[in-house]
Amino acid sequence: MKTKRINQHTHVLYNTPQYTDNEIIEKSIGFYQWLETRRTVRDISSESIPCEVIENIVMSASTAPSGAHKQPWTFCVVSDSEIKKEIREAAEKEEYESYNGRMSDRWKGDLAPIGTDWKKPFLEEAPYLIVAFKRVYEIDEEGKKHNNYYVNESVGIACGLLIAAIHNAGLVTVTHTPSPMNFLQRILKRPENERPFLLLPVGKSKGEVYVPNLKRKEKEEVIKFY
Ligand code: IYR
Repeated sequence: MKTKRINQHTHVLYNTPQYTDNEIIEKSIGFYQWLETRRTVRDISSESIPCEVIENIVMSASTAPSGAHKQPWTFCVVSDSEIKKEIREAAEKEEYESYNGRMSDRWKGDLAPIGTDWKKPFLEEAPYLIVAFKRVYEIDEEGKKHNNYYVNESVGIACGLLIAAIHNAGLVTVTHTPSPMNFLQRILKRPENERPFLLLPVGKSKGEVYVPNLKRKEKEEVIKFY
């Protein structure tokens, strides 16, 4: 392995892939077309899926770049039906309050085309719940605190990769953010330095599922070239 010293640290040679322009065009189209087929699905089948798949998709997420490579995330994977039930009950309690008072009429109007409500059966039906926690700092063996950096950005990127990995495996998910969601820290007995970030139920989609007839923004709206 070829190495180089930078700031007294060893760097290793990274064999970057080399493609022709035609190849990179083909690859970029293929990836876009495939991601374009992803949809958020709330009707998740209770059929089991191999645990190995969950490990692979979480480890795909954990390849994300992060501030100073601190990888400030922990992914808790829940398959225990008692814990799923506890999470569903706590989430639905918060969601009920949100839909019946905390959310503005404008917000509920914006959500109407999506068809959500306070009920979250997918939290019990999905074979796995992945709860992404952000690690706001680290604690070493002596109890000393160490900084993490760009934690929201890092965990957000990791969750993006997680969603792509779930889609790649032929599974479905919904990015669920019950608000507030500190009950997840309590139920999963997570340490003080971890805060819940996103909850993703994962599984196969239920037979015939219907999703909102959403249109994605056109490239002219999304990209501005300078
Ligand atoms: N957290 C609630 C409400 C909700 C909010 C937004 I913004 C959404 O895009 C979807 C749902 C829920 O999960 O129902």
